[in-house]
Amino acid sequence: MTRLHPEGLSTLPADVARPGYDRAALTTGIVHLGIGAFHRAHQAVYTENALTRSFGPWGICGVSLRSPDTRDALAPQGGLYTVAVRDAGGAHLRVVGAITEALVAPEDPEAVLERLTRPAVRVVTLTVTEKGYCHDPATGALNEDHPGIRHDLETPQRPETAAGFLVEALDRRRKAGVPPFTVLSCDNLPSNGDTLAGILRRFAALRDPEFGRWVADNVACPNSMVDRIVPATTEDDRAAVTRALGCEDAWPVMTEPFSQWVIEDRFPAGRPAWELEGAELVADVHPYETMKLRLLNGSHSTLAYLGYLAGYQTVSDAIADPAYARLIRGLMDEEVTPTLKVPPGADLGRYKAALLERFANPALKHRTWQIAMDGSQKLPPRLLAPIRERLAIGAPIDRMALSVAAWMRYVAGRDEQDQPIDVRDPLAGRLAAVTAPAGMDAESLAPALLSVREVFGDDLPQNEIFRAAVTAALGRLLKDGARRTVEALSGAKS
Ligand code: CS2
Repeated sequence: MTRLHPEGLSTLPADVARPGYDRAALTTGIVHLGIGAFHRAHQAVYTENALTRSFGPWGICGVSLRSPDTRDALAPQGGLYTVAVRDAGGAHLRVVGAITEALVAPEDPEAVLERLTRPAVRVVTLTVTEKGYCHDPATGALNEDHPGIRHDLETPQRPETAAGFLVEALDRRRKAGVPPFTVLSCDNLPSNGDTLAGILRRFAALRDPEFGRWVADNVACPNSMVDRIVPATTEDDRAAVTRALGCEDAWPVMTEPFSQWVIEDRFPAGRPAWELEGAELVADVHPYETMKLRLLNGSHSTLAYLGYLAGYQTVSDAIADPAYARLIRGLMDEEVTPTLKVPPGADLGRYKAALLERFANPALKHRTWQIAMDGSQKLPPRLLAPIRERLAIGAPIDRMALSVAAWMRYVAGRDEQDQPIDVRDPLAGRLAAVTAPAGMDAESLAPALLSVREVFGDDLPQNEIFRAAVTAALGRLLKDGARRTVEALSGAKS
């Protein structure tokens, strides 16, 4: 079977959408670090739309910081790939052309630095996941002991981390008199732009205090809120897309109809006209970001841990259980909503109803195990931040505490059938070291995990109410199992 390729675009079935601009005229103006499925289903699609509506020099050079897989799939396809938008009604396919090339950083870090230093590159976007920031999730500050950061400080010309690439490229631009690019974080971190700005400033200052000040004064890092559910592509997905295209796409991405991007409009070096096709350019992203991180991602993590423990493989399986749906509705309405500042023009009731529908999308098959990954990085913004605010005003935290307890039960590493759980987390070694001696006993397991201060900070472990709530919830999970615990709590009023 032939491969998806620019020369074969005209032979695709008529209902497959394709680039609506002159791709041969496209030049690269964006470097994206972390070219995974999420980027290809989200920012690349907004850029594709912007190119269609208002063509400009905004092709994307996608960089993998680790594996060559995406490059290996996309290079023979001339950068083309398919986005399959799926819901109960079927799938809509679109071939996207905005990616002009894909690089693999560990193979050739100099090539990445060369692209990042080109004057034509004016925006650098990032989806490197929470752990890719090499920061302390409890404080948001650069983790100066991180092995990647230490490596990049010692060998700045051959960086490994996102911060190492950005700072070295900014230094080269500064020395060459090329204005800096704007750096746009598209990860689920609170104040992602401000957090990244702090990390870059500190990293640069560790190289040279004066350079640190220059970064602080000259590099714009707008905040942004990104939202689209993009499960990992499976073999079946690949085969289905290939069948529908009539040619092979080695790595299509699967997603849902919904998409949202709210961006702080601070791009001194220019940007694509993303707003022409749906992106919201605003002065303050914060209320949007808190709404999304706590309602969507907080619910997601809750469904991931409690769902996995109860044997639900996917989010749609978990939310189809009425007790789980009640729990999530209660979590959102009773515990999370009171902590939110409503974004201008938003209707929280509709937003939450839409979330429940999105979670229920049967065509997505979003695995609970996938969302359960990297909990040490995800818990602080999604659950612990609203918990702190609730505790400060003496408000109940029962459902959020159950969610934290479910994470503890999960990272203890054995499921309810006593089978091993494949716990993926940058702190996995440390979590295993504290959970193993504690055993499956809430009175010892809860304090053992609460002592991980990168997650819980210095304050939460000291909070009697929090400790008691989490320990009690963990005790119930261990005694009754996730399903029965959810059933019991979801019926109760907080
Ligand atoms: C999910 C997110 O894996 C996860 O942690 O909660 O990837 C989620 O699907 C996206 O943030 C949706 O925008």
